[in-house]
Amino acid sequence: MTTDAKITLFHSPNTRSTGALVLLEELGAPYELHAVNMKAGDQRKPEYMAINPMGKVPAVKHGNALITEQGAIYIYLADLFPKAGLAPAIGDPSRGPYLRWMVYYGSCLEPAVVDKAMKREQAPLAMSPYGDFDTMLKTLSDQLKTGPYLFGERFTAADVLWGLAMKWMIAFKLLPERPEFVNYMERVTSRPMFKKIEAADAKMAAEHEAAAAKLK
Ligand SMILES: N[C@@H](CCC(=O)N[C@@H](CS)C(=O)NCC(=O)O)C(=O)O
Repeated sequence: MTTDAKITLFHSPNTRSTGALVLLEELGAPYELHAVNMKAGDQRKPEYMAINPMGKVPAVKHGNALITEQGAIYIYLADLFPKAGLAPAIGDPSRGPYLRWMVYYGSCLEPAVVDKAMKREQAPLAMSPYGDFDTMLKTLSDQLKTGPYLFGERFTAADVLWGLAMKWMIAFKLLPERPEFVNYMERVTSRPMFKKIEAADAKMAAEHEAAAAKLK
């Protein structure tokens, strides 16, 4: 598939798809935005379930290919636009760690944070996908201590994923306000593209609220 095929991002404001939108902008990628009004429950309607049977955003269509799951979407898009320099290429020594942290997010951080938020007993160490919460968090702390980004001086697509996710997780008190978390999150999310999408999301969220209110 070439970059000529149309890229569509299915997006709801102030959700996990916000980061995918920031990434498309950071990549300078051409794309079409398809808004999913979650305030009106559009994510569970047949039209959207036909696109993503999980009823979740983000989802990306590139030509006929469907890409879901943040890690896959970020890896895919950043590789598709290599000139933006947001993905270490195959053969680059950072490629392995880059993939590790792209996947760590969805396979370790999110399940750990959700278990904790729900006050669910963690599975036995050997069964738990993230081991235990404190070790999972210390591994992240250690990675961020060198900085300024996940892989030192180089800003990558993984920082878009982690920076924004840490912003909402800290805001919802799902992650502790450790200096290395807060400093990193602020450094990443103060970039102009994040501010631009934050403003666009606020506008879209108000439009979605108004449209949903009319349906009641
Ligand atoms: N595993 C998915 C999770 C996506 C997800 O949970 N998205 C939320 C928005 S933050 C959603 O679409 N929720 C709608 C719903 O379940 O009704 C990913 O990594 O992309």
